[in-house]
Amino acid sequence: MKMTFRWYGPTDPVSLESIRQIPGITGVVTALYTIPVGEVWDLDSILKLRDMVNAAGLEMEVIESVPVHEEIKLGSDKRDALIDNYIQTIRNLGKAGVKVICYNFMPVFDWVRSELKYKTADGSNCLAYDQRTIDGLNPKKQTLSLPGWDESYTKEELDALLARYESVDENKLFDNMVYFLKKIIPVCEECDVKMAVHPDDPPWSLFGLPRIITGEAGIDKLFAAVDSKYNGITLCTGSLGASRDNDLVKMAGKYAAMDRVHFLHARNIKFEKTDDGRLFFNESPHPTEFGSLDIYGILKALADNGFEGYTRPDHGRNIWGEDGKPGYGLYDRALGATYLYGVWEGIKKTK
Ligand SMILES: [Mn+2]
Repeated sequence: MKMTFRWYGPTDPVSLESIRQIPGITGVVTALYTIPVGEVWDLDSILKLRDMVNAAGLEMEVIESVPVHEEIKLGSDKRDALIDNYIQTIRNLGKAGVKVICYNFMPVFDWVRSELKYKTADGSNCLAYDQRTIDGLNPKKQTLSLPGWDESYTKEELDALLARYESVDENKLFDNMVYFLKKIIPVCEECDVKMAVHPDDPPWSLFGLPRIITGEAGIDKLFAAVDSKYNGITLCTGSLGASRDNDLVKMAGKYAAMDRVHFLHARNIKFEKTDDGRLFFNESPHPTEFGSLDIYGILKALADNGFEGYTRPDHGRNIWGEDGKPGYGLYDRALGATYLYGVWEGIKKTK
């Protein structure tokens, strides 16, 4: 595997110099955060970012994310021009040596949690999801206040967007995704840039919005509809693992054998029992024994099926007094990287 680390660009409090000092890290996963969604990422800006990363002794071969405009997900008559822009961005990224683009196809919200600083027993804090809190939110009846999203949309914008999605069910969303991929994948093949869709987080419908990349059935359907190695996934263990219906060890092995896992997000989550049985989980330290997911089993299945792709420790907790961007502080992700590196070494050496 190639171990990477997410970096939010020059304004990220976690510096490239710090990332470079984490053992085993060869590159960062980043994006051009200032370009509005839907516009072309110009080659000059991409090269400037890449050169900054390279100057710190790191690679920039994975982009997370190039966001897909809502008009493409909605399938409106504005989509073709926006897909043309996306294609130009792929071409420019390919010229800069980018090999993988992580993206998602979730309407409106690309991740949802109920808390960003859930306090755990050891004094650290982390992201958490409480179905009881989410069930109490109804964007049609009240102003939706969702951690991490309150600045992204005004009430009017959100209302208008949610209204437009009322006519988009799961089948329609899937068709719109296939339409998009059929246009871009030939360009990806030409430029040798692989697309790696990030699964829906969490993997079920929220606020009446359709979600389709939720598990094995949806991923199989997507691969069958656009049959190219360049149409792959980001295996995000914490996202898919939030649904107990997903057998992550099986999926990791199956999709690695198909050479469709282009990027691994390794993260553990811990389910807790609630009074009324509704779902609660918080993001836990990366090692298997501290969460509910079999991180070792997933890595073993990937290794046994030839995976050598890009990996990053996904969300960490805030520990040691760090007040980092929720999920993206330095310390716990660095511990996660080292754990993943060690497990991988053990698996490889005992093969
Ligand atoms: Mn992820």
